[in-house]
Amino acid sequence: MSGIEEKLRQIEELANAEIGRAEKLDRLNDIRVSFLGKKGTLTQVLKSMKDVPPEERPQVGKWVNDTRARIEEQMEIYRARLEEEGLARRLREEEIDVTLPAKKPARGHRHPNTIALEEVERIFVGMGYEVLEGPEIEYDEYNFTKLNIPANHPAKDEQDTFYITDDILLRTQTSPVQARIMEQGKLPIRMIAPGRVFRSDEVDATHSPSFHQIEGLVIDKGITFADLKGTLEVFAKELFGADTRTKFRPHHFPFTEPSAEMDVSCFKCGGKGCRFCKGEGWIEILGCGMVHPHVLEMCGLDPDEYGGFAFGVGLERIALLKYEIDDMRLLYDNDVRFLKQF
Ligand code: 2NM
Repeated sequence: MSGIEEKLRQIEELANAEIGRAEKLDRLNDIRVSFLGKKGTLTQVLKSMKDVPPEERPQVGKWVNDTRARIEEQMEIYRARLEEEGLARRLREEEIDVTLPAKKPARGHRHPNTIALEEVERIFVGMGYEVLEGPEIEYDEYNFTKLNIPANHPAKDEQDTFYITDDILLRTQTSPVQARIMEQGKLPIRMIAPGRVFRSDEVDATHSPSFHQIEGLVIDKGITFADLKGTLEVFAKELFGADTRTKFRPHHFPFTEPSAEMDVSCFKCGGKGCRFCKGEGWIEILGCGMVHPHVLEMCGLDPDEYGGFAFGVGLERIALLKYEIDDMRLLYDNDVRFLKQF
């Protein structure tokens, strides 16, 4: 009998030692299994009860139960301590200082093209124009034929144009958007069509195979060249400053008649001539004209009843001029150190 008492004492001592060394709750569980589990050391003692004389069994049973209770109590003390330490450690390690200033969100910057486009849109929307877009992949029909550019016209040359099939291509201008709107027949029309266009050009300081245009169109009864001049003069003054003067030179476009190019007085020297305008005093800015009667007809309008004017400007050209950038390639490199200057 004292043999069993001594054995229980050793088991309790061993259990206490192991509990004291446990550094994790998992480990404590393993100890519980190895001492108190079904095959645990203490349970083993209970199973050996059959060798104990019947009159001594109550006493031995009490010893075993008392030992078990003390081991469980010890475990509970350590479990609580480990949990407390774990919580304290997490609070320490995962502390968030809510009084720290927040990280500033990295703000992007509009591309010079976008700044220039939004400025042009603001000016025309202010004059009651709509901003309308259309497909970049077009039918030859809309890109050329309906705009009075016949089959043998040099502008259609496959040297200059990206063809996808014989009659589908990457648009070379945004005027097909205007052709589509005229065809819808909702009049009057006051619109600009900004967007990407494509021409098979080599890259250099002033050329790129993909660039952007803004074309404008006004169609109504009784529109004259005076409306064109007045509108584009307002545009030039808004864009380059109130002192800007304009000059219209005769030109030729297949889709307009008469046609012209508009120059603006140099906004650097005021027209005296400087390096910026190459001594000219004038800077060429856009093409324009009265919409050709053939174009109106091919787009379903009656040229005897309706007429109007149209114009086209290069977006990159505006951005380069306005921000005094001397190489178009800088607009496409997308070096943020360059872009964030504007
Ligand atoms: C230009 C110059 C002159 C133009 C013509 C049309 C349309 F669709 F009405 F015929 N849209 N844009 C036009 C006229 C474009 O770009 C230099």
